[in-house]
Amino acid sequence: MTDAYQPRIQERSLDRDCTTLSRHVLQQLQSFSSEAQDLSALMNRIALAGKLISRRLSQAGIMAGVLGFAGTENVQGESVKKMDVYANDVFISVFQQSGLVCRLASEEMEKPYYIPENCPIGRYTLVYDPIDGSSNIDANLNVGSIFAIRRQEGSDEDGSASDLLQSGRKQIGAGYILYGPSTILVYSIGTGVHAFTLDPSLGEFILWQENIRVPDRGSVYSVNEGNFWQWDESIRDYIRYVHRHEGYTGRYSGALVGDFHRVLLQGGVFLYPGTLKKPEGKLRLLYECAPLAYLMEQAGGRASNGTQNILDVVSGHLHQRTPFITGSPEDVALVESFIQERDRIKEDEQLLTRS
Ligand code: P6P
Repeated sequence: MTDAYQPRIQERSLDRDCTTLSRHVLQQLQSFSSEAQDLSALMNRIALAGKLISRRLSQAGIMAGVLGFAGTENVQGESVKKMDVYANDVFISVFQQSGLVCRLASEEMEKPYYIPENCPIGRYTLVYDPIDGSSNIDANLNVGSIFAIRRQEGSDEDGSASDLLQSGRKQIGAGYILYGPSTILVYSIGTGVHAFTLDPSLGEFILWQENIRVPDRGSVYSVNEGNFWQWDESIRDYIRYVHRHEGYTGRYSGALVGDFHRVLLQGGVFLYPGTLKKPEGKLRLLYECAPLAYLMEQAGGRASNGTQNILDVVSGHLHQRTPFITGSPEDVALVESFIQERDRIKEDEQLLTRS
């Protein structure tokens, strides 16, 4: 048909504006199967959560009840900020009546939350940190949401969610939403790492970057040096090294998602090692480190607890913490080399004392 209408979708801006998150997921899966449709719809719900939280954060300065503490403590014994509670409830709400997610596990809830009407059909669990870095909110600095999608295996009759206590390799997708000067959603379902920017005029997350690759090495090292006195000697050795060699620059915002995002894009390393007060580290394995490790590996980077790939660590309980070193493969390897060196010294010392 010679006179058939030819849509001018080759026009870059129109095609870009139509590459929404849900369409992108289907493109990545190259399938319209029911599972692909489920994942597409699930990601769309996460995008809705991001929009709602982003809108609330933008009102934080002018709306009563947004800033400050909620007067309660979470399972970590941390004072809960009002935004933590709001964001946690947003993720639950967007999945009500969705038939997608049966169970949600969050930093803010001691046990997983079930959405009964979804459970017969929805075999997915969302594991998430609704607002990470909430102490930054009152200073109008960036915060983020972190999420991972896992299949719900077994009936979980006793509600112990023991099926969640499996390695990060059981994740079928992961991502984060960074609430900064713009709101960015970064995700992967195993086919690379892709980033979307929220266009408030459209109310849509629009494709910004596809197949993000972390540089093999970078200049950034991101760590809270105020903990130097609490670190193992190996980490101190690494910090002494970057202090004495040209080409390194310290960047640390105090909010994991923003610090991670910078390393993902520019290269380098983020680390939160174990400390005297928190030998297992501060960051949580299931809903902070494992999702970010999934993304970093998808982008060609690495994530380690110092001796083991984070994705291979099996969580002992929902809120388990872990030391976390992630970023460019060469920079993660450099940190690990100092840990290995100290381990060798300790072994030699033990051999000497035995002989
Ligand atoms: P510190 C925020 O409280 C958080 O959980 C992460 O977002 C961040 O990376 C880390 O803790 C900051 O901890 O001890 O450096 O203030």
